[in-house]
Amino acid sequence: MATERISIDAGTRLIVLTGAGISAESGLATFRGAGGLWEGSRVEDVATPEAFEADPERVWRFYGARRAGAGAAGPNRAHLAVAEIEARLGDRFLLATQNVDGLHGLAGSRRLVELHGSLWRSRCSRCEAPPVEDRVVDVAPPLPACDACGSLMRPDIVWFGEMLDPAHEWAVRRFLKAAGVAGARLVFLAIGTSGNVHPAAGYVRYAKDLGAETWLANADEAANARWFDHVVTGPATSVVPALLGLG
Ligand code: BV8
Ligand code: ZN
Repeated sequence: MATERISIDAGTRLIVLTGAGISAESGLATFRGAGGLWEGSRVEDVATPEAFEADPERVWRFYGARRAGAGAAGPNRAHLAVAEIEARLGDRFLLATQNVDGLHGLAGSRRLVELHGSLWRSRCSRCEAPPVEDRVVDVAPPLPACDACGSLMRPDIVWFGEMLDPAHEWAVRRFLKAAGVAGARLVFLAIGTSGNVHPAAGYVRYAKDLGAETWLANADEAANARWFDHVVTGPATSVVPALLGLG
């Protein structure tokens, strides 16, 4: 496969947005592809605050199963390539992931914003007690309760219909704007995402408006593909290292 390469020089600022597709070759199901996660269960039944309100046990079973899968998975060559390019670019790099599996952290990524939260943290469904590290896989009744107020604990994950942490949104916008102000060459690379879920799916447009060169590395067509200058189709573990000149 002719491998295109993103030219990255001393003035380049690179922001990477990842989705479930970057973890597919680590064995984790994506959401909308064949055999996707949501095929097993409807979003409305497991990934909304209403679903948790209606049947917290079912939601906890869904996330316990996700923890079991993610806990048995390791980062793949695409995760490692993203961590490697961060090490080379330092503060000229930012990773925003939609994934909650923690594989980027295991690969060594540190300049990382987990837009949709993390499987490995839980928080109180009512009070403002800080989230706690939680690796329990088989969550069964009595469901975990908050030490501070006794209410049910919930996964520290952003569900549909919930706002993202403003600090996370701000970190992305600040990085993009800083590049625009510095007149730096800004590159936006999306990896393994179908471009269906907002606000993450809209970041490429914001980057483009700021003059970014936009790239999409994905296994197939994405809903927001029209915003990308370059679309490279194929599995992330071979496409991403080659794109970043690391393969
Ligand atoms: C918000 C945590 C303001 C859960 C996730 C109506 C009512 C309420 C809201 C909305 C509405 N209409 C629109 C909205 C906004 C909604 C939204 O965007 N809905 C979409 C679906 C229409 N967004 C929200 O609700 C967000 N909040 O907007 O708040 C608000 C509030 C109220 C009302 C209006 C607005 C919150 C969104 C966050 C939801 N939480 N995750 C969990 O993970 O369990 S989203 C979930 O989807 C995951 O995080 C996942 O990462 C993410 C995005 O999906 P992808 O990562 O792209 O995965 P997907 O399977 O789709 O694609 C994988 C791609 O990889 C494929 O294209 C495939 O080709 C490719 N691939 C596969 N294998 C490989 C590969 N690529 C390379 N290599 C491979 N080997
Ligand atoms: Zn509480």
